[in-house]
Amino acid sequence: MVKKVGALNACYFAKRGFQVEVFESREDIREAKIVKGRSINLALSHRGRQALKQVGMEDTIVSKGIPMHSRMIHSLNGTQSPIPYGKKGQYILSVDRANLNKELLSAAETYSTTKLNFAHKLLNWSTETGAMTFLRADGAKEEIQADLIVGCDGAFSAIRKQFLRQSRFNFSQTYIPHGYLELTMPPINGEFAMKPNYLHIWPRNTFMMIALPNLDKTFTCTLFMPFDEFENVTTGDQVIEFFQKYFPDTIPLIGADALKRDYFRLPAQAMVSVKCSPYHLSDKCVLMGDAAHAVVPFYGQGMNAGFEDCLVFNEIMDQLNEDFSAVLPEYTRVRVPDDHAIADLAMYNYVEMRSHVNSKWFLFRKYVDNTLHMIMPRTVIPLYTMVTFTRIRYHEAVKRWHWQDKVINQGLLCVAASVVGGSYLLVRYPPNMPNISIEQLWTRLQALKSPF
Ligand code: EGU
Repeated sequence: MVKKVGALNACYFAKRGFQVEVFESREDIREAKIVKGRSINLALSHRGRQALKQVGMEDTIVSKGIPMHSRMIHSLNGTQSPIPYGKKGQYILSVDRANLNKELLSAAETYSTTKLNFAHKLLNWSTETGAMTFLRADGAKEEIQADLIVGCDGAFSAIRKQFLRQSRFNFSQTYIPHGYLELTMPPINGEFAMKPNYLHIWPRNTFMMIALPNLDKTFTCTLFMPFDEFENVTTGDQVIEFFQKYFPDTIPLIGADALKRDYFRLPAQAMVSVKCSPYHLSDKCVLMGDAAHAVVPFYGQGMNAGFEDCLVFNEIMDQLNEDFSAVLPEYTRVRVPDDHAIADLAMYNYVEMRSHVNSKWFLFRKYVDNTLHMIMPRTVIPLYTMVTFTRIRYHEAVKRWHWQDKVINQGLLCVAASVVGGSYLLVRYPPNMPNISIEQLWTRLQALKSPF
């Protein structure tokens, strides 16, 4: 186990009264400096919050998050247009990854039955006995025996390696052509450089940037673009030229000099999507979080899905009286379709955004979604609403979305057919129109509506 999902899981198991040992390959991140590369902030939404709530961690995390009620779409000419995420009071939270790790590890540690082991690198483990061999920082090997191994060790899971050797284990991993790079936008006169309670988005088809607010009044900007394009930008002047062309409004906010410097601080980071099934191996081992399903970040659901894994597992533990031989297969049965659905959705949104989403299209689509929802609040629920603000199972949300699309398309077809057919009939059989003005017609119409 490691970090977020691992630490949250430790809380869940400890709360049930299990003896828990957490193993992390790195040093204690609460003492270490900034972890290289990984994105700094994450979007916490309903599923993640529900999972935190179950172990009493919701308020702790939410109090250090920054609410984002709307997106702010930046067009090329600098115009900013807000689009709310949902109804009044509905929002997502920008949370700091490092703080989240820290809080969850400290929470896990408050249970007397939990022991945290850092700088323990997994060398091997036995699928028969559940015995694990770790390499410690001092070079010594350590052998540990467990009744249940919960693999929450990320997209490149060491625990998962044993699954790959099993018959009938499905596994796929896909790197997308885009990389990402993070830039910091400093405060101006001690205040946020842009409106803080928004997820700022610069949709530019192939290129996209987003910015999330931090507690220190900075913004973390994440630039997404194809690796090929990253290779074309090699000098400070080319960086400025590139930003001048696509994100001109951000140059004075990030600062031209900082931009030239920070752009080259780290190489662009890769993004991978991982799917597998089953998630369990007999009654000995189960995968959760990124180890089971790494998703591309284009739905803001990676952490939320991982946290919901813990919640779902906990629900099944209740239902099946903690009998691992029944709980593990049931967890796979229930969770695989949902995790695969969110992995597909995130990938779908990546393909859609890079192919034809500029700021106008983004605004248009969200307006259509929100308007239809306003007209028919029970029939049409935007997909991102089901994903972000409900616990509707991911695969059900997808099914419903397809159904809604059908209904909407058939509705549009009906309207179109009526217009065409009606026009034809009007031309073919012109009615005898009374020779009166529109105003007179309106007055008569009003008279008809009057009850007297
Ligand atoms: C990407 C990287 C806007 C944090 C997807 C929306 C994201 C986040 C969107 C990252 C987008 C994209 C949604 C949320 C969220 C939108 C969402 C994306 C947080 C469909 C730190 N995405 N993200 N969709 O609706 O549902 O605003 O790294 F640009 S939060 Cl790509 Cl809700």
